[in-house]
Amino acid sequence: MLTRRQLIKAGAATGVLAAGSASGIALAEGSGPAAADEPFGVPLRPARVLSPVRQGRGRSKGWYDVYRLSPKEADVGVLPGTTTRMRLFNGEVAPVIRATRGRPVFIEQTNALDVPFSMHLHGGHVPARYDGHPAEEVRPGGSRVFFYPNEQRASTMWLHDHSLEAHTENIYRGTVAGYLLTDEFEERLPLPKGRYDVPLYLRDAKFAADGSLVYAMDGFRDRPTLLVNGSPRPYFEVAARKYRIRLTNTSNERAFLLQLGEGDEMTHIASDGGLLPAPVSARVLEIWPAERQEVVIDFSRYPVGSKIVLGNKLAFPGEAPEVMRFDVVRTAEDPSSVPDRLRPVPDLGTPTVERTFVMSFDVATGQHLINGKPFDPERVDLRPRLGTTEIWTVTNTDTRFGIPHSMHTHLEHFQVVDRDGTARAPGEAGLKDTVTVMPGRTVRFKLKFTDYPGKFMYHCHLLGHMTMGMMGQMEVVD
Ligand SMILES: [Cu+2]
Repeated sequence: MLTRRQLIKAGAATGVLAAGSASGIALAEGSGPAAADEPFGVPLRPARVLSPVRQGRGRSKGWYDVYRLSPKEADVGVLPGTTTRMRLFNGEVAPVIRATRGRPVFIEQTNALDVPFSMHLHGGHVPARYDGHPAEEVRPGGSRVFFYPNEQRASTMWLHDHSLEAHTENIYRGTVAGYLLTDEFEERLPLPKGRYDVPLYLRDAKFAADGSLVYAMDGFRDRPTLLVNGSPRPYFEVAARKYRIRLTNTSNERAFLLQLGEGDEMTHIASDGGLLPAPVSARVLEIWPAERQEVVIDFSRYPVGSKIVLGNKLAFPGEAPEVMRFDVVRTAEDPSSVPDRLRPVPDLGTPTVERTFVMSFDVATGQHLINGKPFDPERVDLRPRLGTTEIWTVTNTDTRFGIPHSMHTHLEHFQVVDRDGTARAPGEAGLKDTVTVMPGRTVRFKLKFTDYPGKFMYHCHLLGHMTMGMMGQMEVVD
């Protein structure tokens, strides 16, 4: 357990999260350290697509795939000339599972770490016992099998730890995998596919001179090295055509406000819960921890030989803003296009229950609270009923230190209704599972509880805050 003094120190530090946002919050004062790495010195590490270890056919559900995904320590080359010991699924940086709706996935796992592990499919609509509830932790050396029904809409999801004590550090040390679910509806659209559909996992980190990762829970201001798929500020060679870029922010705390070149157009097509109702032209793209944003970028605008930088407009003062660079190296055929209409949001019904969530930082204890309380695994905070639509109003009252928060719901995606009474922006019109609420702001969203009873979490996805108490537990009842 942390002492009270440590709690206050950590809480106050995670408090002054000095990120601004497109919603107009100014950058905090102060200067961060310069980045240790030279940008664009290494190629992008492709996120490797895993193959099932076997396939089978069940009596009722048809064909299924079995994967193995075991967290373990492994030494990998991240910064040139050094190796870094990380905690990685199967010893790989961001491996990816590609799954199809209607075809279930089983994942066999042995925890080879010396800390507990509780795998969560972020964005997954799965039975409670496979959701990575902290009570379902796999002890070191223990094994489990997870079952993902894949009966939800196509979306970009990811897998990470949700253990009570170790999740923040496990995620920081790299235990992240992609989970890209597709379906017939999405496959029929003429969007870029195959090698032109590229998942990118963005994060920050701090490295010591010997290449080792430096972890401090409250160290969010001092993680100057930006990684994409585990490559430090890489370059990525592309063809002069359209690409679907699936961005996932796996950082503990860092927000990105991404800008391509001098503000070149990106076409925003999807968020956490899959495709937007319609594409949205974007000059910048905001992505907070655990969020997914997908864009189509048309590199045919640029002559072969062009190099276009993707930068972060929320870099701390003194930090290098470059995230990665796209190098246009060849021409290519391009049969893809972005339709004017993508995918309607399903009808979530008429809300009959309203709930209010107040996110706040308690200076006295250093804890982050929801409705005045820190997380208590023995307490059930709410009991939504299956088949019921609810409206959640989430207010961030942390104006004194200017602390952003987010709300992530397990089990169900939601649709943002409004922010401070103003209708949602077109880029927020799709399904979401994580939403950021800036200090003094309120967001309302609508969600419907379906299919799976049991205990699920909801929490801030700025991981230091979650560790410091900003999590609740709901028991979905029949
Ligand atoms: Cu928070």
